[in-house]
Amino acid sequence: MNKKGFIFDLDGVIVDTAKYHFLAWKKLAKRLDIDFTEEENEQLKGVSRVKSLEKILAWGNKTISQEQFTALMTSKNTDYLSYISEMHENEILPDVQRILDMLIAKKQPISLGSASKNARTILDRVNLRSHFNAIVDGNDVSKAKPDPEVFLIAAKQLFIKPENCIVFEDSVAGVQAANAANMISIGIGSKTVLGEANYVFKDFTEISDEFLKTLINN
Ligand code: B16
Ligand code: MG
Repeated sequence: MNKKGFIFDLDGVIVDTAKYHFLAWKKLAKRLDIDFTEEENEQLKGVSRVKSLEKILAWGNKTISQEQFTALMTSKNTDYLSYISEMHENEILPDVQRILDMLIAKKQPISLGSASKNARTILDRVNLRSHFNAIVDGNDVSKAKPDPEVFLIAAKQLFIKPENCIVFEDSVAGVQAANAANMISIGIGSKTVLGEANYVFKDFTEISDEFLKTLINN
């Protein structure tokens, strides 16, 4: 049987934690008297915590000390963790379970490829950790998406060549990272935002079993 490497981003693909990141960043930005739009928030998706804060400070034209920077990152993460501590399996996005079950039934290697340092905590909360053959997250990389590092490490851990890997991503930076890794990129979200992906679906309910079989066999 053909084996492909299936790599899933976490936030915005498996669970809707993107909304919790948004809430936590919004709260922090408000304290700094900075406002940012939903459109600007798209630029924070898939981007590391450090890079996200740098962007928000740049939008507000603010310079702060290294000490303040570290304190703000800690405070954002504390808020974020309080949101995700309430998460349950019912927050797994529609049809993610069906796709994972089918890939497991077809014996396809599956990895997580997330920028988040909280990825393992979230997978535990929604009881999905055992579905993954490999987990690569923000603790394992030195270069953030759009750098392909996270996905290349995932491919290595699955023992599958990058060109035989398929990445599911909801962020522009993540789609760019998958393309740079020479993998098939599947955008989950809006075609307008994720136009650089090889395929774009609104969510997993639009991905048929037949399409998955084609990905496995081609
Ligand atoms: P943390 P993903 C990314 O996760 C999020 O999209 C991004 O908004 C967040 O800043 C980043 O993780 C870091 O997360 O603060 O939990 O380490 O989409 O790559 O799964
Ligand atoms: Mg994401």
